[in-house]
Amino acid sequence: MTRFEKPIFVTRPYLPPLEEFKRGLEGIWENQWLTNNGPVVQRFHKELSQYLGVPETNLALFNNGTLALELGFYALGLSGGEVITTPFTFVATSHALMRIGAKPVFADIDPETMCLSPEAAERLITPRTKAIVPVHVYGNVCDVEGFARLGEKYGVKIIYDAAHAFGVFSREERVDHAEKKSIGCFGDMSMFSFHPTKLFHSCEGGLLVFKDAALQEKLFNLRNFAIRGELDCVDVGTNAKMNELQALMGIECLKKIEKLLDYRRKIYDAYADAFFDCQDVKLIPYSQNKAYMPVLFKDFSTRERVYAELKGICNVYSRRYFYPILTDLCPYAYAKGNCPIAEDLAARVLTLPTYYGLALDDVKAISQNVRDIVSEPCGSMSKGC
Ligand code: T4K
Repeated sequence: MTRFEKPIFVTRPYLPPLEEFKRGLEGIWENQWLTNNGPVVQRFHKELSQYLGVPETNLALFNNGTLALELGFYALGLSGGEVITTPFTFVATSHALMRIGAKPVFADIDPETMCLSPEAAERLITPRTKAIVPVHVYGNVCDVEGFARLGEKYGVKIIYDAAHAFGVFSREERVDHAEKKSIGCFGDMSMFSFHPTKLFHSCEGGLLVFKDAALQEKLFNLRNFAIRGELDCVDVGTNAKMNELQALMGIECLKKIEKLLDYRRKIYDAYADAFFDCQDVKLIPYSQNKAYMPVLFKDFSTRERVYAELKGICNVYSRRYFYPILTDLCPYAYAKGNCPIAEDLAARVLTLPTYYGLALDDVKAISQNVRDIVSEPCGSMSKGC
């Protein structure tokens, strides 16, 4: 097996050319303006509006995705209600609900896309349900039509956690920008995360896209303590403002977004070629932006062996996103055992390295390592299997 000299992580952030970033910094130094809706944040806001094809009135930037979700949930009035969501996600999705006093109710996922199943969600709707929060996990698109039907039928809000789905549009084929519809345009609201582990980032950051433009003022208030001017405070807000340095990073990364997306597709194709004839490694082909590189193994012990040997023998740090599922974690243990499909898939999934700059030869070598590990008799290379 190949042991890499330097560790290979599950992801690495894209960093723009330093000289270009420095030019942007010079402007910030001149302005002496660092946060509180400065000119660079306003420019980033405008550029995102153009890229996504969403009016400027229907966006709000935040300092991270978690606070964006929290404030979005709060602004839509979910506090005190039940919200149906998926257990197959990062803890931030349900933490944001809990933190505003909404109760996450966990429904199972679709076995193919690994996103929340509208049928499973519908079975849990009660008069207490205020919203459904599906997650476009790994950039796999949820059944947006199915959820739109539920929203209409039961009068509940549909809010997508689109943390992984930046660069996903509603049509698969590449079309002129004017015809594209961002995945963020579905439902009442969507949140994109701009954390450095995402394919597009602003160091840290989050973006809400919402249907009702009247929400913008509310969200702008909430992210700035809900103070208005020097003498007024209209709600219990917090500090969730993006700063100028974050926005500059976002602007520089946005210039390269097509290149970043193309490279992810190349990596996906290289893995797909490498596992083409391997029955023991199943790819999950539903993501348009290839934000993550999840693969499924036949059982838990194989997955654990691959994870451990990639790390211990090959110096490759894959991750078990999203294991354990949320209902196996202490704050959500009240729903333990309710989502068997999610439990099964989480026990078998592994996300392999993918990021801009990962050499395609390294992808080949990682894949060959995985093939070697799954084909070896159990435990022949690792201790204590
Ligand atoms: N909803 C969903 C569905 C999400 O997945 C997330 C976040 C959110 C909401 C919340 O959005 P944010 O508030 O984060 O904007 C990471 C991220 O911290 C988190 O953003 C992400 N999801 C989650 C899936 O993964 P960790 O703890 O696994 O990251 P960490 O620090 O272990 O990084 C992974 C690897 O990335 C490292 O081994 C090396 C590399 N790395 C990481 C960072 C931060 C770098 O090379 N450079 C870096 O700066 O949580």
